[in-house]
Amino acid sequence: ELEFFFPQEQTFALIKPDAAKNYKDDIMKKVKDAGFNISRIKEESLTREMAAQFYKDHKGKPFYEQLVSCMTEGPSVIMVLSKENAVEEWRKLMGPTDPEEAKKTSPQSIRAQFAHDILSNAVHGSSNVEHALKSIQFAFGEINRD
Ligand code: RTP
Repeated sequence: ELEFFFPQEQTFALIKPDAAKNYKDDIMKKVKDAGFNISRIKEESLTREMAAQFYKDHKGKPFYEQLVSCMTEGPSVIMVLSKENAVEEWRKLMGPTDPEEAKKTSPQSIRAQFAHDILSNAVHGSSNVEHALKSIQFAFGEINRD
């Protein structure tokens, strides 16, 4: 009920396809244990258009095509997470982009524990509140999409 008066920050979070297939329950447990509220959740394969939207800043980089392929190879778990300071807290729980670095610096993070490599690195999360809002609208905003 408190949320009515003090809406919590929201972030956009996604479990990438290879992790969704193998570690969905383990990752969801970490999300809940960290105190996030799961405001929205759906399982859906990203279209190339959606993957391109999430990663438009990386267009032209050498790993871009591989990144889009690994994001569209199967269903992702797509979520809106709420919590105080959700954007930063979710990035912290994800850990560094490269799982090898994550294992050294943040062994409790999702990427340290469940990422396969720097591309298939288990999870995605918005880097700021504005990006979060855009991705949430893109994934959940259109009426009757899911
Ligand atoms: P994300 O956007 O997915 O939440 O992850 P991030 O901020 O930690 O990483 P970012 O630098 O935004 O890169 C986006 C995704 O691109 C892949 N990547 N591959 N091969 C490489 O050197 C490389 N660098 C980045 C990763 O899958 C990363 O999550």
